[in-house]
Amino acid sequence: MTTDWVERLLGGDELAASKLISLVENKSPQVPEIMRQIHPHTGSAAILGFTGPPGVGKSSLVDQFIYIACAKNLRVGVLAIDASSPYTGGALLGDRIRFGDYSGNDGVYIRSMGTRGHLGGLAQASRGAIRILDALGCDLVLVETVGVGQIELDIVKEVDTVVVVTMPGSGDYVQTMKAGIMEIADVFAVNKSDLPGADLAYSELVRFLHMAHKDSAWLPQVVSTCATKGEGLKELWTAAEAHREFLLQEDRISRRRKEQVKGEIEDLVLCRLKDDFWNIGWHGQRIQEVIDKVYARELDLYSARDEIVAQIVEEIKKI
Ligand SMILES: Nc1nc2c(ncn2[C@@H]2O[C@H](COP(=O)(O)OP(=O)(O)OP(=O)(O)O)[C@@H](O)[C@H]2O)c(=O)[nH]1
Ligand SMILES: [Mg+2]
Repeated sequence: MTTDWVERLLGGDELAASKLISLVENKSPQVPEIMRQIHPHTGSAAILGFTGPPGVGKSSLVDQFIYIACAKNLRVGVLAIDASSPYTGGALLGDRIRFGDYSGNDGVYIRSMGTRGHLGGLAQASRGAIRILDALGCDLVLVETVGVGQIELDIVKEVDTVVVVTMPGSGDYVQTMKAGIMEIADVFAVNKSDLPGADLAYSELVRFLHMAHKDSAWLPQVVSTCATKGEGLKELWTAAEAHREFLLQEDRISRRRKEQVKGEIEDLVLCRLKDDFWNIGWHGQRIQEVIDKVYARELDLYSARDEIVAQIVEEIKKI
């Protein structure tokens, strides 16, 4: 059953991609088997993340990237995580290519995933979905996340290149940007360049990055864009491509991806241990004693932790 869907996926069937992503989203028990089967067929897609505060124009930029990618005959997968505004389908630049609802054989596959009800599990689900789109045969996977919390920061770590989208704001522009977001950016898009303050926002950001990155091998590029008019999009694409070139030099991409694999293994192992925690053999009787002791102030929480971890280690030794 799973094997059929995987075979269809590897043959480029988008319906199979939808089906498999749903299984991943719903944490189906078939997920490990699916991932085992598709793993050898992943690793070739370029994965590009777009993040930034709500409403800055991430979807509009992704939309334009879809258009550019199609013009280059690239197969594109889009993963929109908690994106609130719909994709229009590259219509902003005119209707030379008609995407309709993106279904069918037009080389564009779009999938939304919500964070609601997925707290903590979303990073795993989105990684799985990225893998599935990679195995589907996408040359390029675009991932949109709203950069407002830790989960989003975790997700953008799973991509090759992070485009942080900002827009002209009031007051001290750089100071108001969240520190975490500044650090993960490989490329900046200062979108809504048609609004007042865009030049100042651009130059402040460039100045800041020159200072912050004076010893780094990669200086994040800053591109001024106006997604609604399609301005600066070619330049943004070129900046993303330049970062990809940079990753391909000196094997940086494998280092980056091995870091990601490390994080993923750690997450999976911890998740598994957490799930199994309540099923460990000794647990039932012992945990109640520990809870009672902690409650009665006979044992503190940290000593309780040490006692339990010591027992788990003993259990593992027996395996
Ligand atoms: N003036 C102006 N408006 C823009 C530009 N780009 C996008 N917008 C508008 O800004 C609004 C938000 O755009 P989206 O692309 O949905 O922004 P987003 O960052 O994806 O939003 P969320 O997914 O809700 O976080 C829409 O009304 C867009 O039409 C631009 O360059 N200039
Ligand atoms: Mg959006």
